[in-house]
Order: sequence, then structure tokens, then C-alpha cells
Amino acid sequence: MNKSDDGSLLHYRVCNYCEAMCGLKIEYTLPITSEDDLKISADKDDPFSQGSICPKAQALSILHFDKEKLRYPVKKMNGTWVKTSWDEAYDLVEKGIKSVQDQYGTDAIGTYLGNPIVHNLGMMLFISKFTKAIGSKNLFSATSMDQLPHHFVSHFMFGHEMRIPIPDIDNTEYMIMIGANPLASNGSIMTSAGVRKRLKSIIEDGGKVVLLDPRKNETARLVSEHLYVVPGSDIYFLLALLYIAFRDSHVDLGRLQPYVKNFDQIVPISKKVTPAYASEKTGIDDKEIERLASEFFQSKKAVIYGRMGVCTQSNGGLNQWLINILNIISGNFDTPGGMMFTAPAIELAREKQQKNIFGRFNSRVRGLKEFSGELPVSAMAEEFSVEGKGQLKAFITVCGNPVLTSPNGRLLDDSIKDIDFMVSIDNYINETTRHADLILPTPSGLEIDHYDLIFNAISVNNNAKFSEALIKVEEDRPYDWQVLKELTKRFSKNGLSLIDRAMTPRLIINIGLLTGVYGRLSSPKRWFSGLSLKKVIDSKHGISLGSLRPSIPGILITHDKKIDLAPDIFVEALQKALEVESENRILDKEEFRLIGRRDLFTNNSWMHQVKRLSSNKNVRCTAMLHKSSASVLQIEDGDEIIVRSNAGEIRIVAEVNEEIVAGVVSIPHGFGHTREDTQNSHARAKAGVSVNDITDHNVIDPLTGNAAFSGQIVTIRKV
Ligand SMILES: Nc1nc2c(c(=O)[nH]1)N[C@H]1C(S)=C(S)[C@@H](COP(=O)(O)OP(=O)(O)OC[C@H]3O[C@@H](n4cnc5c(=O)[nH]c(N)nc54)[C@H](O)[C@@H]3O)O[C@H]1N2
Ligand SMILES: Nc1nc2c(c(=O)[nH]1)N[C@H]1C(S)=C(S)[C@@H](COP(=O)(O)OP(=O)(O)OC[C@H]3O[C@@H](n4cnc5c(=O)[nH]c(N)nc54)[C@H](O)[C@@H]3O)O[C@H]1N2
Ligand code: SF4
Ligand SMILES: [Mo]
Repeated sequence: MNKSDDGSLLHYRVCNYCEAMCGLKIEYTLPITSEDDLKISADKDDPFSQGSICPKAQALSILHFDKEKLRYPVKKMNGTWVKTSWDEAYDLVEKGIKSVQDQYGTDAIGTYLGNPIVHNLGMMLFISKFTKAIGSKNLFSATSMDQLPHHFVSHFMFGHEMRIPIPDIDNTEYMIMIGANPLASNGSIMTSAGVRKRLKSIIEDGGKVVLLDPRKNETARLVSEHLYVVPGSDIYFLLALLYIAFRDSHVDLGRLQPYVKNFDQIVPISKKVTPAYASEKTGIDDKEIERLASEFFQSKKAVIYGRMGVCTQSNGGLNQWLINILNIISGNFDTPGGMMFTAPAIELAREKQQKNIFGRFNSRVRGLKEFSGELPVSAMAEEFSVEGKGQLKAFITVCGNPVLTSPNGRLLDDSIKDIDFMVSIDNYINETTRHADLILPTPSGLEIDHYDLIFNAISVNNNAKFSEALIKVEEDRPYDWQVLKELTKRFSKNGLSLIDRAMTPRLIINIGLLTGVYGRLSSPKRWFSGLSLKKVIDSKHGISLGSLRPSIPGILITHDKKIDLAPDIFVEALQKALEVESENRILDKEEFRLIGRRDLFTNNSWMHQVKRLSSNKNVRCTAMLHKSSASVLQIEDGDEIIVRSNAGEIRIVAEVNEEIVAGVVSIPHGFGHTREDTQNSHARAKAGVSVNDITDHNVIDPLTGNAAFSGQIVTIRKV
């Protein structure tokens, strides 16, 4: 056992709350019976995170001991929750789901998979077997209100939805960041613990970071330059860069020339939007656009990176496509300092080119297309609410809170009240799971083994780290993967195969590490030095596997080993998008474009229950408006206002300042813990309202089906 200087015991692990993968050092004394027995700090010896940490890491111990966290399954009886055994809980799930299947068919079961699944190894490894066993086409997840455009574009351009390029921020000299706020989010689709330091060092080394965002967000205060942009207009900025690239002969495919196809189709696209027109749309001066373009194209190592703000809007798919095109044609793709591919120790995209994984079936009500086996979450509420053949009658939620997080959560809230059966795998009675007949809780972050399958695959350098459980769970509490396995067994036609029965997270990770590119079984010369689970565990702090390396053509898994620069589906969608001019129409004085906002101290809809975090002054559920647009409506800072959309209305406090584009309103998501029977006392106090009571589920990215939270038009009046 490791010991610290004062004699307390030492445990090292990774924080699994966000994408950053911070290494933690936990000093503890046995027996661990309260928060006071644990001291969480940053692990300076973690080769990846090098001592970075954020306040949320403390929630690992706080939530472990949280009295409101469920430790045993609970079932609802006459409106109250009573404890039940695991055996009875499994029986009730089987009975509840099967009776709906028998009466209404397999597709009458809706399943929603929340974001924390990707931060939990057991869930990650065993969830898809479970959803397959359920067998319903009505599978939804947080992906389609988040990073779906990244997967979509990667599938069509590089051959696999998990071949996602990420910015090589440790080596770049010039970064254009669009619609991201890493200083609050700690980085996304760019796993980069200590992102503040990494961005700062670009600037300190004489480089530049430019941010385009409708709000002067936390990151805007750090970067070299922040430009305000009208929500939803980013596509015009990107097309103007493309225009300048061709006009001024900045196009150079370099080494990638033989691996790129359909280049000719880009030429006419490059003529569509002039800098002057882009300026009209985006609100950025055309001289500034020209200057940024020339700085970007003339930098040796440059990268354009776009995230949430450009994904969750009506041009989400096109934006990510154009960002890839610009990085590729400027010679900034698959090269140090540009957009690169991670080479993870456990490869997630092993197979050959994925076959068609788009549009094989559609949603019942609106006919929205599936992608990779999931329907857009924007279609979820109406599949419950709209009556008729095929209507959803049962609901399974896993690690999520879609009543607060999904578009038009209010409609979902209202439509799942009286369904035939609902079960949630979650550790809390939250605004969604309160509707369940049964809640199955799983162990806390300190009780599980962890390996970041996804985030090690989109990290700004290559690493492997395995965290062993610190606290042993009681005999009668199953791990998340055991819960999923048991449920899978009960719903699979032929039960579990021998292999499935034998699989455990450790076994799967060991096989993945042994056979991965750095693994002992990958080549004879690695027989002794290569990775195995034991080797990774023994390293304690994790193992660095080096910087990102150029990897084209090997990494491409398109059938012809080429990047498709212009898949037809994008070219056609672009044509249509440019025809829709309405988004950028002049708004009336009471009309605003809605955008979101995150804070460092909470995580989507949760962690509001952690007082030490949510009492921070930055955790505010307010509607942020620019002074000029507020004054026209006689709204002052602190006034209560009503924000209304096609979906509904909310009452919220106005926060008036000059740090947001006029005509735009910013409201964070994940609040609204006011719905009557939420049992979480502190959360209720810090309640706020849910912005997703007014986000319209009909507003989506027509190409990918991703929710378009950004740029929706709402009206505002003073109460
Ligand atoms: N308007 C607007 N809406 C948004 C967004 C936005 O920017 N604007 N962002 C969207 C994005 S990007 C996302 S990812 C979604 C997130 O939306 P969701 O995934 O629906 O919500 P979360 O708040 O992440 O889910 C939290 C729940 O998971 C449970 N949980 C956490 N860890 C575990 C665990 O280990 N085991 C179990 N059993 N349960 C666990 C918590 O107890 C809590 O009840 O929200 C989306 N919604
Ligand atoms: N502390 C904390 N960390 C988190 C989370 C959390 O809730 N709290 N959530 C995690 C999750 S699930 C995710 S997906 C990531 C997301 O992490 P990021 O991708 O960094 O996303 P956000 O922090 O939402 O920042 C998005 C930015 O886009 C801007 N924006 C909105 N609309 C537009 C637009 O039309 N154009 C442009 N150019 N910008 C726009 C917003 O003003 C905002 O500053 O964060 C993760 N990390
Ligand atoms: S940034 Fe915070 S929440 Fe994210 S991994 Fe690091 S410590 Fe955890
Ligand atoms: Mo997300």
C-alpha cells in the first residue's frame, strides 16, 4: 500500500466527471466512514494532467456520502418510495417491460441514455448489449443534443463515426475556437486536462488563440482575441474563410493530396459567400474576417476547432464539415499543431469502413432519421405524447435527466407521467426518475474501476490509465455492469452466451490493451515492453504514450482509403441551408436569439446538490441580456422577466451587462429542480428554472437531426 508522509494511505485515480481526465491523489485513513477520511487533491505525477484539477473533483467524496443518494433499489407504492431487494427489482423490470412488449410490440419501449454513461466504464461496456436485448428502434441519447455532428461528419469523411480529429493544442501556433468555453467546460472533444495552461502557453510562446462566441465567456478573458458573433451564423464565417482560401491561393493539400477525393466539388462551394456577405450575417467586420483568414492561412501550425456552440444549432453538421475542409485544404490536417487523430491504447474504430449507418429507419411521428442505431432525442417527447399505433408506452432511462436536459423537456415531463411502466438506472430521484416505477442505483465513482475508453480516444496526447476502485461495495450491491448484464440476460432471446457471461470490465480492458497498438500482443518486439492491464495498473499515475502523430493514410477506414471532402449529402444540405435566410432576419425588439451557458461548478443537471459547489457565485440561473436590448424593454438587472417560445414560457431573473451580443439571451441548462416532488432539498433551494421548458424540439439541424438549442428565437417581456 502507498503511504503519504503523514502516514495516511494513498490512492491514485482519474476523475470521471468530465472529459478532462484529471489525475487525482486521494489521501485516506481506514475505515473510510465519512468525507473527513478522504482528502482529494491533484496528482502532480499524472503524466497527462500534470497536477490540474477543478472544484468538482471534491464531489467524488461528497456524493459518495450524500444522504440523498440511493443505495438500494426503490419502487413506488401508492406514490411513495419503498426499498426493495435486487431480486424483486429485476423481476419487476422484466414483468413491466415484457407486459408492454406483449401488448404493444417491441418498439413501444423508449430508452434514453444520459451523458454520465460515457464517464463510467461498466456502463460503457455493457449498455449496448442491453439496448440490443430490449430491441426497440426507439433508442435516444444525449449524443443528439451534443456531439452528433462530429460523429456524422467523421462517418462520411473518414469512414467511422469514432474517427474524430481533435486539435493538437500543445503544438499549435494559431487556434480559431468557435462556440466552446473550455475554461468552464474543461474542454470537450478535445480531452485536455489543464486546458487553461495549455491555451495560455500557446499565447506565451508567441502564438494566438481567437475565440468566436456571442458571449464574452470565461475563455474569452484568457484568449488573445474574442469576436462577438451572431448565434447560428458561423457557417457564413467558415464559408468566407473558404472563399479567401481559394481567392488568395492558400489552398495546399500537401502530403494529403493522394488521399483526398472530390476536391473539385469544393471549388464552387468556395464562391458562395464573400467576406462582405459573411460580415452582414455574423456581425463581424469584413476587414476582421480578412485579417483572421490571412493570419490563419499564413501560420505554419494552425487549427480551427468548433464545439457545442457550432454543433447544437441548425447548421451543426455543415459547420463541422466546413471546419474539417478548412483544416485539410490549408495543410493543417494530420500534422503537428493542426487537427490530428489520437492513437489510443484501446482502439474504438477497429472494424472496416462502417456500412451505411444513417437513415435505415425513421421516427414514427416526424420521420426523423436514425444515425448509428439512435433516433434524435428531439423526437423523444412526441413519441410519448402523440397518440396512435407505435406510441411509446414504457420508458427506460440510464444516467440522465432528460426532463431538464432535452429539448422541450416540459412536454416529456407531461407525457411520461401516466405511461404503463418506467424504470431508471440512476443514483437519484431526479426530475425525470421521479416518474419511474422503479429506480436501480449503482455504485459511486469511488467504488468502481475506471478506464476512459472514449476520452483516451479523443485526447490531445496519447495515454493509458486504469483506476482501481478505492472503496469496496457491500456484497449485496451489484456493479453497474452486473445490473446491465442481469437485465440483458432477462431480455435476450437465448440468454447470455458463454463469452458474455465470462466478460468483466477488467477482462475486456486487458484484451483491449494487449491487442491495441501499444499492446504486448501487437507485435513480437512489444512482447515484454508492451501494455497489459497489469502494467497500466502498476504505473499508478498512468502511462504517457506520446504526442499525437501523423497517421494518414493508415487511420482512414474508408473503402478506398481516401478522405471524402464533399459527400453528396453535405453538398445538397449546404445548398438548402443557404436558401433558408430566415434565421438571420431582423428581429423585433422583444425577440431574442437564445444561447446556453455552463459554469465550472456544476455538471449539466447535477451537482447542484453539492452545496460547496453550487453556492459559488458563478452558479446562477439568470437570463443574460445586453444593456442596450434590455433598456428598450425597460428591463434592469435583477428584474424578473418572462421568456417565451413556441414550446412554452419561463419566469427568470434578468442579468444585464455588456458582455453578450445585443438581441441575444443566454440561459444555462440543467436548472429547474422545482418540480414539486423532487426530493433533493438543497437542489430545490438552488432551483432556478429549466431552459428546456422553452427549447423547441422542432428546431433541429435538418442534416444530422441534432438538437438546435442555439439561435432559437424567443420573446422577452418584463413581468
Ligand atoms: N438547453 C441546453 N440543453 C442541454 C445542453 C445545453 O447546452 N443547452 N447540453 C446538452 C448536453 S451536451 C448533454 S451531454 C446533456 C446531458 O444531459 P443528461 O445526460 O440527461 O443529464 P445529466 O445531468 O448529465 O445526468 C445526470 C444524472 O445521471 C446520474 N448519474 C451520474 N453518474 C452516475 C453513475 O455513475 N451511475 C448512475 N446510475 N447514475 C449516474 C445523476 O445522478 C443524474 O441523475 O444535456 C444537454 N442539454
Ligand atoms: N463545469 C462543467 N463542465 C462541463 C459540463 C458542465 O455542464 N459543466 N458539461 C460537459 C458536457 S456534457 C459537454 S458537451 C461539454 C461542452 O463544452 P463546450 O463545448 O466548451 O461547450 P459550452 O461550455 O457549452 O460552451 C459553448 C459556447 O458556445 C457559445 N455559443 C452558443 N451558440 C453559439 C453560436 O451559434 N455560435 C458560436 N460561435 N458560439 C455559440 C456559448 O456562448 C458558449 O460560450 O462540457 C462538459 N464539461
Ligand atoms: S476538470 Fe474537474 S470535473 Fe473534469 S476531470 Fe478534472 S477535476 Fe474532474
Ligand atoms: Mo454533452
